[in-house]
Amino acid sequence: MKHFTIVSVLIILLTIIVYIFLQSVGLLPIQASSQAIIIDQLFDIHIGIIAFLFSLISVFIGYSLIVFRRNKQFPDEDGKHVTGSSKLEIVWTLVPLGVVIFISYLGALSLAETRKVEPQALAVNVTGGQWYWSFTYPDYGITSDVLYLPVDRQVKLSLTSVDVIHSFWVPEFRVKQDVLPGENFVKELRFTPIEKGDYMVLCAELCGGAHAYMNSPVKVVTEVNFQDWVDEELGNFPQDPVSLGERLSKNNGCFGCHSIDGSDGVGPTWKSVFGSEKSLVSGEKIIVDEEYLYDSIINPNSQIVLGYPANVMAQNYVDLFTEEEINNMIEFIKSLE
Ligand code: HEC
Ligand SMILES: [Cu+2]
Repeated sequence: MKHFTIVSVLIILLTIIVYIFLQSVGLLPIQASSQAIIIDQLFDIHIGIIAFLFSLISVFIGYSLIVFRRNKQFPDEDGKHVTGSSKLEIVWTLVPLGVVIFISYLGALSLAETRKVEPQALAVNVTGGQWYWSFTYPDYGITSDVLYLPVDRQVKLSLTSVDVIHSFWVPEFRVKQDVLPGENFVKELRFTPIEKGDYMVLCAELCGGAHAYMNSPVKVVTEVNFQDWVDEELGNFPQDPVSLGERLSKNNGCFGCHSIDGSDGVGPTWKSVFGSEKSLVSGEKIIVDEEYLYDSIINPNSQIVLGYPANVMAQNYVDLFTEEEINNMIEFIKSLE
């Protein structure tokens, strides 16, 4: 009896210490969405249970090792041989069962809570591709490579991929959703940002060479600042081919592989490319003109630049862009002296 009292007190003490320690490690970033609070409550309960189980096992083992070690009181002989105890077996089956059912009940409640639908939610269509994110606001006709969100208003993301499986994840919002290719697999994700600030969408599904760099800025701003941004996007940007081409290139992930400052990337830089001489894998030397740029975009494998990989650029730009859009991008590339 004395042993059990001591062990119980030690278990309670160690549980508290381990719990406080695990809480203070700071594994999670700030809670920037209302869903984050609900999800972290579940984490909190789990950490409590983990701390208790860890203490239960380590105190029993540690106590037995020290107090019941071989000595004069416990000489060198076998302990009592005990087989079977229905009472114990019932207890250690029912208690974990109860705990697991209780946790799944809490999980179901929390899941429903995080998926609550608010009718005035802001709709944003998200496209993932190797290796970029693109955000379209159907209510405003805006496409952006930065996810702008007004604070305290629910967003409803409709997510799709143009190539392989990606996964949309902003750690500060806690929620995460796989992004699948194909029109039939558009996924929905809802959350409500509650903290203004700058965050980052990460891709949480290994998706190829530049997967680790597949991140885009998320800016949570006031409703007023959001409206300013919308107005600016809608009205104030120039409509000339070069500017339109720059926006197209930016919003479709070209800059993920092509720099405009001369630095080398997965693909050749666009700086001063127009009019320059290029060696192709085929052994040919060509002067970069409009026709070459056009072919390089709609049929990338027709001419491969020496020193760069084939089959890296998407093969479907010809379906993705109109003739005019491709020409605007060419005008933009030409403007990069
Ligand atoms: C995943 C990386 C990647 C992305 C994204 C990408 N490209 Fe490329 N691009 C390449 C590579 C690699 C080459 C060189 C191999 C070749 O010639 O096909 C290339 C070559 C080119 C060339 C020929 C350039 C030269 O110096 O000869 C043009 C033009 C071009 N890309 C346009 C685009 C446009 C426009 C976009 C966006 C709509 C885009 N690329 C997106 C990887 C990419
Ligand atoms: Cu990805």
